[in-house]
Amino acid sequence: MKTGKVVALSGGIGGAKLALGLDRVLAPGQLTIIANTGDDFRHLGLHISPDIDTLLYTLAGLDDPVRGWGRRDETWNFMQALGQIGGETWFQLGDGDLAIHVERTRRLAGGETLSEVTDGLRRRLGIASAIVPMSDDPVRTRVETDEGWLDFQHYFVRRRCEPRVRALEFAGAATARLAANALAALSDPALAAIIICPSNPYLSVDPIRAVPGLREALHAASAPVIAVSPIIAGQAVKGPTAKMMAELGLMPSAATVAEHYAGLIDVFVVDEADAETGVGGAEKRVGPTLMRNLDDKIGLARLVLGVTGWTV
Ligand code: FO1
Repeated sequence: MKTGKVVALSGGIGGAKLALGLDRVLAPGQLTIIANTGDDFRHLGLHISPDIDTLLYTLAGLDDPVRGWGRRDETWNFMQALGQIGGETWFQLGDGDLAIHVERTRRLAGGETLSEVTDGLRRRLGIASAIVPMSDDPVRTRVETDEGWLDFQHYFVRRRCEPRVRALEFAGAATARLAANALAALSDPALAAIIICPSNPYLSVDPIRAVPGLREALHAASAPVIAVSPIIAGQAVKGPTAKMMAELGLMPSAATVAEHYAGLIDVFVVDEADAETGVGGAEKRVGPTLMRNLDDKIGLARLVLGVTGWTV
C-alpha cells in the first residue's frame, strides 16, 4: 500500500462530511484539513469560526446532523435568557457550543494564534487529523447584494441568503499570510493528494484560494488536485450554492464548477447523475457523491483517494 499525506480544503457541512470519510480511512496524522475562515466573525464579543467548528464537531462525532452546524443534543438556555433581556438572538449559540467560542476567544486574547487554538481543541476532542485555518490573519467574506454590502453571517444567517448576490469579496485576503501548518502540509514531499471538498466554490473554497501563496503552493505540489462537485444534477445538496450561481449569472451545474476550477484541478469527481457532463480540461471521475451516512462518506473518500492509486 502506498502511504503518503493528504490535504483537503473544506468549508462547512459538505466539506466536513468528506473530511470525516477521509479521516476514517486514513491513518492518524496522514490528513491535514485546511479550513475556510472567511465566515469567521465577532459576535457578542466572541470569536466565532463556524467552518472550523463544523469540522471539529463532525470529526469528533459531536455534530448535529440535521442542522449541519453546532452540537447535537444542544440546549438553548443562554439564547432564551439573552432574548429575555433584549440581546441579539439572530445567530443561535447553543449552551454547549458557547464553550468553544468562549475558550477560543480567551486563548486568542492571551496571544495564541487561531492555528494553535484550533490544534489544541482538536487534540482535546480526540481528532487524529490536523485541522488548520487557512490563515491566522483575519479574512472576512462580504457579499454585495441588492440591499448593499453585507458581512457574510448577516447575509447567510440574519437575512437567510434572501438578498440577490451581485459580487463577493474577501476583505483582508490580499495581506493575509497562509497559515504555516497549511504551507507545510502543502509542501510536504510525501503529499499524495490535494482534495477540494464538495463545499461552495464561491463562498467556501474561493476565500481559501484568495490567500496569497495558496495558489502557488497548489501548483508547486506534485500531488494531483482532485475536486468533488458540490452540485448534483443542477442542485446543491445543502445551502445556497445553486441559488447564488443563478444570481451571479451562472448555470448551476457540475460543468460550471469544473470551469470555475479550470487550471487549478487535475481531476473532477461528479455524481452518477452527471456522468455525461463536460469537465473542461480535467480528468473526469464518476461515482456516488451524495453522503447520507458514514458508509457514503467513506465510499466517497475511497473513490477520491483511488484516483492516486491508493488501496485504502
Ligand atoms: N447557521 C444558521 O443558519 N443559523 C444560526 O443561527 C447559526 C448559528 C451558528 C452558530 C455557530 C456556528 O459555528 C455556526 C452557526 N451557523 C448558523 C452556521 C454557519 O453560520 C454557516 O452554516 C456557515 O458559516 C456556512 O458554512
